[in-house]
Amino acid sequence: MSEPAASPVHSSPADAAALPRVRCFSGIQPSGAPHIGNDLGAIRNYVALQDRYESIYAIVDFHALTSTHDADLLRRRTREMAAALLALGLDPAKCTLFVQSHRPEVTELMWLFTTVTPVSWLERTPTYKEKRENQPEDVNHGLLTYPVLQAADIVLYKASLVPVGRDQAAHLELSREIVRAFNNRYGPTFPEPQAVYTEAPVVLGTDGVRKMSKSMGNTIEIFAPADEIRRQVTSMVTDTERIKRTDPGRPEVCNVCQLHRFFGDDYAEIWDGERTARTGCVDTKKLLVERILRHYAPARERYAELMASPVTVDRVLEEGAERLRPIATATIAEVREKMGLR
Ligand code: AQP
Repeated sequence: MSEPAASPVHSSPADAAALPRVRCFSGIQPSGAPHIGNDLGAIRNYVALQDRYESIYAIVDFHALTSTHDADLLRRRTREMAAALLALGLDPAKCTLFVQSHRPEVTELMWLFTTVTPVSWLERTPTYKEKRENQPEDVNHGLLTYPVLQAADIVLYKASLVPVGRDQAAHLELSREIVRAFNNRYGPTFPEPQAVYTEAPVVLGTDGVRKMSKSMGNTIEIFAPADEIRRQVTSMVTDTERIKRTDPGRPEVCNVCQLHRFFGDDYAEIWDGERTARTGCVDTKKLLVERILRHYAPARERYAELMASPVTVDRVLEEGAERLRPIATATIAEVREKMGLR
């Protein structure tokens, strides 16, 4: 997968001093239960960046329609995703959280962007090729146009920073190309968005091979019952060359060991236990389950409270969409003027 043209931004206190206060945007699909890949790869940065930038986060239900066609399910997952983001630390006093389809101006901007986007750019997108293989019975047009909608999502709000996982690098690069194509044709209008990565830009799934992904069924869910999380961690593929309990382990290639880096300060000791075969994979997995449950305990509690009060969640989403109306309408007016739509 190609890297973004500009070097990605890593969040650190030093950056905060160096960068002016700018707008940041990211979206997450309500396509299934949020997993630790979403959190370690992106949501942690959503939370960190809300203190430093004007931050806008969307639950991108238009995008989810490319693979979810059950209306009730989509509605339920949209609310669950909102509750999840709030439980994980998004604060409506510091950021704007909304549902993508509640600000429909984005679909107009997407259409306008399609007129500056060569089809060949879209056909070469790796995720389009993957989705075509994963859902061959449903290769809908939305799968192809997805990156154009994503570009519109970001720059409708003139955002220039986009906290995402590395799997989104190619999409982000395409967003930059689309923006450049528009700016070249109609004059400087939009900033070129830049990715912001966490220290865990790609979290592997329980299969230890592919990225953790809702649609691949290789996830460790954040809000599943404890027994389900235990089952998911226990099913993880570890170091495939460690056959016997007494064989030395290789933490560098063991996904369980890799995940320990994010759930405690003592991962070096845990790795040492594996290398010297003092501990086995079963011990390391048990410890990881404990750590994950402990780490997410406050968020899980908060999630249960929010799900018991859907009105609270819905109000946050409604207020978020309303707050964005002036920015969205101003951008559309500017673009219409520049493109000659009068
Ligand atoms: N495994 C991952 N490692 C690091 N970051 C990840 N993200 C997703 N999986 C990982 C990041 O989470 C954000 C939200 O993802 P999304 O739901 O909008 O889309 P996605 O990347 O397509 O996530 P999934 O879980 O793989 O969903 P499906 O299976 O529905 O396509 C993004 O910033 C993403 O990079």
